[in-house]
Amino acid sequence: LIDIKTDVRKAFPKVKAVQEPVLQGLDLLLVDDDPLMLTRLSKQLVSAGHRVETCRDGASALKQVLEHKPQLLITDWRMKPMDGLALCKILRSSEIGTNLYIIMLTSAETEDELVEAFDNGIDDYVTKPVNLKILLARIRAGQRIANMQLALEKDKEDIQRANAELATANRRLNIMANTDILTGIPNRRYALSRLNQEWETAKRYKRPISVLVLDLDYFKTVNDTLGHDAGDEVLVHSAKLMKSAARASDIVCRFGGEEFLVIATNTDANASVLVAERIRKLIQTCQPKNLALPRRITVSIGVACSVGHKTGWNELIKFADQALYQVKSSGRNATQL
Ligand code: GH3
Ligand code: MG
Ligand code: MG
Ligand code: MG
Repeated sequence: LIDIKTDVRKAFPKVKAVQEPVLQGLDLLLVDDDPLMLTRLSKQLVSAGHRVETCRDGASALKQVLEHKPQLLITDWRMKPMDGLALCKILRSSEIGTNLYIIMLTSAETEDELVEAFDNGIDDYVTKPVNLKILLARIRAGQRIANMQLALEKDKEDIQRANAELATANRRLNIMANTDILTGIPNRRYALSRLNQEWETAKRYKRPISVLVLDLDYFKTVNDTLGHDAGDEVLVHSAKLMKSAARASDIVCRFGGEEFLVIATNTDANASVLVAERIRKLIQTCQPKNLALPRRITVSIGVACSVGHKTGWNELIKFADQALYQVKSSGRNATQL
């Protein structure tokens, strides 16, 4: 013998108690061209706890939907100039009416007409003369669906908000990943990807591009005599000077340790040496205050320029490095192309 009761209970475990009928009223829009009917029914719906607006034809109902956004629409079919079916069609074709629950009041409509009404978007119908008990029950049924839609919309908003927050977090993370924490200027990671990008642009438009590799001279002695914090201060100070001496279009990055890289787009050899010299002189002249430095802060700069873009951007850095090495071995505080 099959124990149906037990089987059903197993197949449909109770999640929670069946929801109590929702008692709080709805914002209803009641549309009918018969003023007597409108007054009577509206009074009854209000006594049942709903808030009711009334209209006497489809056109003014449309206006009302736009302005007051009712939660549920009860509309008569036969009205002039715009009837209930036309009202329904228009509402369903607009965003504001897509989710509105619509109950049609019918009187002598045929089966085919009722089918047409459903196909044009009504959710339910109640025959005239209206049985209030039935209408209220159908409103409650509509409310269940309206509540579901409300929950869905809330979920959608939550997802949109979460996505926006994620995008902001990603932007922040991206900035952090590309910024040097000490000096606040772009870091090596940014420098390399930007150089790659600028290199391709320079190649496409046949424009010259230069890089400057800058290395502070005898920087280790700052750390050794004044400590690491003083060394950090010098790095911040130097980065600021580099940025102020470079042009707005130059990209000044911290390449690592006490080494910096400047990407000078659309800049030929002569112009890039001028930029380098401006930076070098500013650093030499503008010493950090409040530090009893063992010697003046100076910088050595290796410059490389590409016009034909025959090699890759990494070659450009290599040439600038070689030039820097020459500066270091022939005395420092100078620029070499
Ligand atoms: P040279 O003129 O040949 O470049 O000599 P140098 O002393 O500048 O070069 P070296 O490569 O010997 O020393 C670089 C020093 O930079 C060593 C390292 O401790 C220090 N350094 C690297 N990064 C930082 C940093 O973030 N903060 C501080 N304070 N020091 C750093
Ligand atoms: Mg009518
Ligand atoms: Mg170095
Ligand atoms: Mg150095």
